[in-house]
Amino acid sequence: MEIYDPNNKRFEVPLNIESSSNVSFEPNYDVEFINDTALQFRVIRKKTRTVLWETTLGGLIFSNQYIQLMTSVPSTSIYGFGEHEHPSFKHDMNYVRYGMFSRDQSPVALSNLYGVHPFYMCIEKDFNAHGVLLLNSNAQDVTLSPSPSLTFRTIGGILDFYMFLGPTPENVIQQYTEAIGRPFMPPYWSLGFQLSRWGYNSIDVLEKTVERLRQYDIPHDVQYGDIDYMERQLDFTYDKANFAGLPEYIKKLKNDGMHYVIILDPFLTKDEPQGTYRPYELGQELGIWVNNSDGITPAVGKAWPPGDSVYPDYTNPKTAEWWIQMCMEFKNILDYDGIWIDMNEPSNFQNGQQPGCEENHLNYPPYVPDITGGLLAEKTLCPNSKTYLGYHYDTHSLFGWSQAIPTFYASQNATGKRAFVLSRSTFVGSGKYTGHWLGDNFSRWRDMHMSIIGMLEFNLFGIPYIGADICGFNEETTYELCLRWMQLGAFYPFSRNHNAIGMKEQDPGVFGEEFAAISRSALRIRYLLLPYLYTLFYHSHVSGNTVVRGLMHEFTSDPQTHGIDRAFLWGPALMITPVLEEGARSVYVYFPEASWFDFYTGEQVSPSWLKKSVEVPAPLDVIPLFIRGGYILPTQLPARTTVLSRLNPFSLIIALDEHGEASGSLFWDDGDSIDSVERGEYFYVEYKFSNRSLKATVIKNGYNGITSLAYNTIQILGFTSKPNVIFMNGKTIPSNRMQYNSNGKITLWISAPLSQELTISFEY
Ligand code: MIG
Repeated sequence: MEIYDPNNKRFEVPLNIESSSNVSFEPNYDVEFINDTALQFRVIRKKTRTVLWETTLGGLIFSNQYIQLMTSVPSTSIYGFGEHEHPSFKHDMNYVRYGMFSRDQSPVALSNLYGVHPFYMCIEKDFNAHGVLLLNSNAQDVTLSPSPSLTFRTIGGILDFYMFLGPTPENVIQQYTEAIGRPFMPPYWSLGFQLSRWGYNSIDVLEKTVERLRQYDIPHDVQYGDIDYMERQLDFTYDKANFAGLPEYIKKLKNDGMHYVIILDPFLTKDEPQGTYRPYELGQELGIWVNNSDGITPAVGKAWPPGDSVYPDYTNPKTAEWWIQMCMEFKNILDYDGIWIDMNEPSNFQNGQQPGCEENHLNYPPYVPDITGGLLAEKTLCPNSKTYLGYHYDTHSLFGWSQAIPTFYASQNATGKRAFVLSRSTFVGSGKYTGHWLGDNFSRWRDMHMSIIGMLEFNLFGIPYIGADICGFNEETTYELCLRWMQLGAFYPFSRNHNAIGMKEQDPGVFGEEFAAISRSALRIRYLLLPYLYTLFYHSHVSGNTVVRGLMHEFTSDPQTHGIDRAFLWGPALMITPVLEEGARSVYVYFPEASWFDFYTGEQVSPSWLKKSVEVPAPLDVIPLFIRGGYILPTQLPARTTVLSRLNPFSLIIALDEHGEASGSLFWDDGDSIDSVERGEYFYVEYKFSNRSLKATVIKNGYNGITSLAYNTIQILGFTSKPNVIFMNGKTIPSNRMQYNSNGKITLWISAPLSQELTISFEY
């Protein structure tokens, strides 16, 4: 649904929206115009006659720098809009207003943060779900009012709305990501634990840190280099004094099966002596910077590097080429595996470029949306700067998105392997190219809770590769906070401990034996479940499912789940209920109607606990986890890195539902080649348990490496009595290879290749 000006071409977001593959001639909605005027209309879900939208009279205003539309919505179960720190996943609709304009801003409540996602999901009164995108990149805000209604206000572009009719929450996100681009497939190693900090300041400290994780046998797959690895914060250099030997050290890490990710900033100093800083000089020659309003002279701001800086205009195809070339050349110096792009809102330490923004209607528009600071140029460039695609006024919030695309190809081309990009600023469609972390959070208990909400929201935005800085970035962490955060962070899709410069060390090896042991055990559970997590990413990549989701996605018709944001699910099957309060040794867990099993004991949660909030123990060394009946989770024995864990035996955890059934799947490939899904070079098996029998059916057998892998145990939860005989592929399993627990858990020790069909049946 587009509302535009037929007489004047206005800015439109250059995102290619894919139309649905199953275009139906019978739409599932009706559009009705009210009072015969095109200014007022309703959108109705045909099947239920629910009015999804009814725009109000006088609610539509379309002027050059002020566009407004107000509509009623069918319920107050509204989720999404970003990027902000929202105090709850389900929005407060009591006249709250969210500004959207990308900004270098630590997450504080309601402030507009690094990315822009004008997308929401609504659960209707009869529990159908729909989603709505306003594809607009101008500074904007949305007001949520209790009637319930939404008021969209933007100061440029057009009103370009897309509706996704679900009807389930997962369907909504599948449809949304089909339109904007499905999430990238992460390399397997990027699902391992990652360690970073700003301010190692020397290679010695870095090496000592890595070493103590190794001493404690804490899983550690990825190490980061923040801006202090650079020489004076210059992109494409490294500090040969404080980080002497870094190239060799990276090689050594890689020989140990680890990976290394470097940070790059989107500004280059223009003030190095002539002939010494090629990235700038080449860019200057190519004329690829964001320009002043004259469209010729580069916009000059101030950022980390010494002197003043210019900003690559990534909306220009020439800039993309230059960037890819620079990244490829730098790979010969530091053998990195992935690229972390920061400060790409874009951030500037001054308000507007030098000498400040002139007074005009772009720099000082008549209406400024509800954004922090109230000034479009704050901490960034002047709105009347010129980019290839138009005024910065229109393209500002697209900066990070436009940088992520060439960075994806740079990573891919430089490494010859699957791309890994982590971007601070994101926009609609970024998930196809990049993951995200939730920015410069604080080492506070509240921020731990907020990180769950952010993670759930980015899964709605089609960016499931998401996590927050474990233990907190700004301020000093504490032993207990950091420990609980290591436990929660073990279940972020992107699991990285990161810290700000000047703060005390907070890696999981620095707090001593007890802390290390607890972190190790949480991370070993993560590693155990990585095949399940990787399979969720596969489903996300091909079908657009969320990876982490709120309980509301799976138990939509239970209104009690709508407000839950202290617990979350991995896919449909694993519920994570972290401790989020200091001193707490238990958590309250709401168990929706299903069979649930304690992850640690395999014991079934009592039926009397269902649809109630129950206090469950959570001593310091435990993060409570529950498996949902009806699902089969593939697992693999953990190791210190994924390179090693990928060689280990597999297991299945089969959690039965009340009918004694369960199903699941496993996706597997070499973990890091480019487009293995698209090229069919993968293995995919479906598991089905019913009629007391497990069947593994190989659907796709396109990965040769599968032949060396085998199952060694099968666990079944929820068996009501002990079977007499068990057959595997027709042969009896010796009784000493089976253990039955009175709590209904059966463990089988078997040896069966992954690549072959498997049938295990239980007879009485
Ligand atoms: O002005 O590169 O969000 O993760 O450590 C701060 C230094 C710049 C902000 C990022 C943070 C990173 C830091 N960066």
